[in-house]
Parts: sequence; C-alpha cells; structure tokens
Amino acid sequence: MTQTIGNISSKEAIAMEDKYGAHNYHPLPVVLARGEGVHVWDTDGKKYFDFLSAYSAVNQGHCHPRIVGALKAQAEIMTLTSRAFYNNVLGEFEQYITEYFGYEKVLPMNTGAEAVETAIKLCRKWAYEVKGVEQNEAKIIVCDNNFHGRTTTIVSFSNDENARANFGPFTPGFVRIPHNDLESLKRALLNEHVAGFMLEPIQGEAGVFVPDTGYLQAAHKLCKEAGVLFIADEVQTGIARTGALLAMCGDCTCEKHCEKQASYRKPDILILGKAVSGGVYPVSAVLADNKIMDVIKPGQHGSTFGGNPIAAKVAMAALEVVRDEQLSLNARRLGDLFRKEMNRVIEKTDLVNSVRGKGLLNAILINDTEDSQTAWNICVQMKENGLLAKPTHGNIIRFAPPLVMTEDELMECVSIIEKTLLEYKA
Ligand code: IF1
Repeated sequence: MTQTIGNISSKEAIAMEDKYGAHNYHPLPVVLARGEGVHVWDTDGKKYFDFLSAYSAVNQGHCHPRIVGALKAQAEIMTLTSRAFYNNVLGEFEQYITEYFGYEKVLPMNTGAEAVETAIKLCRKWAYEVKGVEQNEAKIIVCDNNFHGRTTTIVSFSNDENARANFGPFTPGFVRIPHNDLESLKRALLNEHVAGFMLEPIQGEAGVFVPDTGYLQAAHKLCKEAGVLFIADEVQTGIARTGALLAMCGDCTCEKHCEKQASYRKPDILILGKAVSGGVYPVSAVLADNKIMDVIKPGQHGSTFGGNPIAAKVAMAALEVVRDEQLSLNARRLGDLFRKEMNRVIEKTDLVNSVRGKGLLNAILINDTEDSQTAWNICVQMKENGLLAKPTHGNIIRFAPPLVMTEDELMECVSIIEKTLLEYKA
C-alpha cells in the first residue's frame, strides 16, 4: 500500500474542485501532491515523470533548491513594498536581467498575459509618440493560431473560438496573418499604421509549429525596413526550452545572451514569463531599449506585485540555474535524441503521424481526427504507465519535460511512451 501524501484523497480533491472551483480546465484525472526535479507524486504516493513542466514554467525542475531557497530567504525579510517606494532588491534584478538578455531596460510584471498586454501598450505608445502613427490608428500584426494569454484584448486577436466566443466586444487594432509566411507579412507591412509584429517564435499551444529556417531572421529584417517593432513572445519558448536561451537565438547554446550568434536578431520588445521564475513564483518581464521603454512615464503603467522583492530574488536564482546547469545545451542534446527516438517509434505504429519541435519543446501528431479522444486516451494510459503529458489541440500531444532531465531519464520516458503507443487499443 503506497502511503498517501497530504491529508485528502484524490477522489476528495477532485470532488472539491468540481464543487467549489470554476470549471475552466479539464485536467487529466491525477491529483498531484509533490514535485521534485523531473518527478511529481500524486496523493497516493505514485511517482510520475512530468512531461509538461507546468506548460514550460518548470524548466529548472520542480522545487529547485536554489530557487526555493531564494524564495524562502526573501519571504522572511520583505515580501512586497509596492512601487510606491523603492526597495533594495529591484534595481539589482533589473540590472541582472537586462544584462542577461542584452537590453537597456525591463518592465517587471507577474503573468505572461500581463507582460503581453504591457508589450501591446508599449508598442502602441511608441507608435504614436515616436513613429508618429495617427492617434488610435496603430495596428499590431499577429499570427493565425496565436496564443498570447487570455485577457479580453488578447483573445480579441485569437482565432480560437473556444478562447474568444462570447467574450466580446473585442479590442480593435490587430491584423492577423499566417505564421511562417513572409509574403503575407510583406503585404501587411504596407499599412502605414502598423506599429508592431508580435509572434511566438515557435507556436506552442497551436501544436508546436517550428517556422522554416530563416523565417524569424527574414521577418525581423522586414520589420526593421518598415520601421515596425518586432515583438517576440518567448513566454513559453524562452529560458532555454528550445535548446537555446531564446528561440530567437537559433542554434546558439550560450547560457547568457550574446551578439556573437550570427542568426540572432534582437527583438525590439522581448516578452518573458513562466520559467523566468522556475515555476516557483509568478514573474514576467518586458525588455526593450531606452528609445522604446522611455515612452512610459510615471503613472502610465504598473502592477501591485510587479517587480516585488520575492519575484526579483526568485528570478535571479532561476536564471542563474539556467546558466550554471547549462540547460540550453542539455535541452538541445536531449531534444535531438528525443525526436530521433520518437521517429524510431513512429516506424512501428500507425497511431502517430509525426513528431516535431525544437530542444525540449516537442509534440507528436496522433493519426486521428481533431475531435477524437485518442490523444486524450493515450495521455490517460501514459499516466497509468508513469508519465504525465496532455494534448494541446485535439490530436496533438505536447512533450515538454524539465530541462534538467538526464539522458537515462529521457530514455526511460521514451520507453514509457513507446510501450503506451504500441500497446494502445482504441
Ligand atoms: C492556459 C501553453 C497555452 C503562452 C504564451 C503568453 C502566455 C502563455 C506563448 C500567457 C501561456 C499557458 C496558459 C495556460 C496553458 C498554457 C498554454 F501553450 F503554454 F500550453 F494556453 F497556450 N504567451 N500559456 O504560452 O501567460 O498569463 O498564462 O502566465 O491559459 O490554459 P500566463
């Protein structure tokens, strides 16, 4: 009999969430109680490999001691001052993260969506006050099948009906084009009111769509030539997830930003979230140079918790772990191995059409219709076999383990996935 963890059974936990919680998620039927590194345990003490990493927020592994240590230490000193006053930690964090990613300034927020909203406001304000776009006419180009968060403005430019239906009226000022399509970007940039182009370098929620080699660099060049801000939402793809510090870094595996990478094109506005705190505390950040960031004056933007002392200390520790444990290099190496192994497995079954991804952000395409339950059922079976993952849309299963995984652990996970796929019965 495995000993339970915590004081309620999984059945009780699920019943309570069902009765007292909004039904805004449909979780896999597992109740987690503990996390450490690449593993999580449910309330019955069963151990799993976490292959979702809290949607790439736990890149450094669950409860990383250095990051939790930073949280605990600061929590006993001072948790929150608000920005009504200075504090002795924020400036240190601002210097650390701007040097880490090669920018002159940072605007600290809490969630990814808040950072995306901040980037939208910054881009619009820059358009009116620096570029000279006609008042209230600024347009921001976004991509089909984007996911940038769930605020009303953000879902205004989503084409996912489930994410936007009945949340209107919607915010105007966005133009949607296909991802990975330079011709459509060229056409959209002809509009004199365009202020920015915002995209996920690799589309995560849409199903891990990696653009053609050279697309990001070419899109960046087109924006530069058109005097339009290139805005990279690296909330999910950043912090070493794709085998480089940023997906925008291409094939470089430096653990800190560097200009030496020939393919790197510095975004005008960089949006970070999730693993910038290692999943220990909500931290997000918007980075830009002075010519953009200085359009924001006192009282024009902010947040109660944005840049609080705990967030600052936790984020510095989380970024140090990325560098010290060479997580970009590990994600690159293990990602290549994972896709090689998945392609080997795909040869053995008709259940899977393909595997795609970069670094340790990958997905398999299940050979069934979008509205089938197959991907979900496979995930439930993988759970029984000791590995947690979840479908994104319909027939796509995303695989995104913590970047601290060892090769042996990865191969053990490949065995679980292979066993599940080869034994799967509809
Ligand atoms: C959910 C996945 C979805 C993001 C990018 C901003 C945000 C996200 C590229 C907003 C958040 C989360 C949200 C969560 C599921 C997860 C997700 F792709 F990561 F799996 F939905 F697309 N930009 N992604 O991916 O950050 O406000 O959540 O901190 O809402 O279901 P947030």
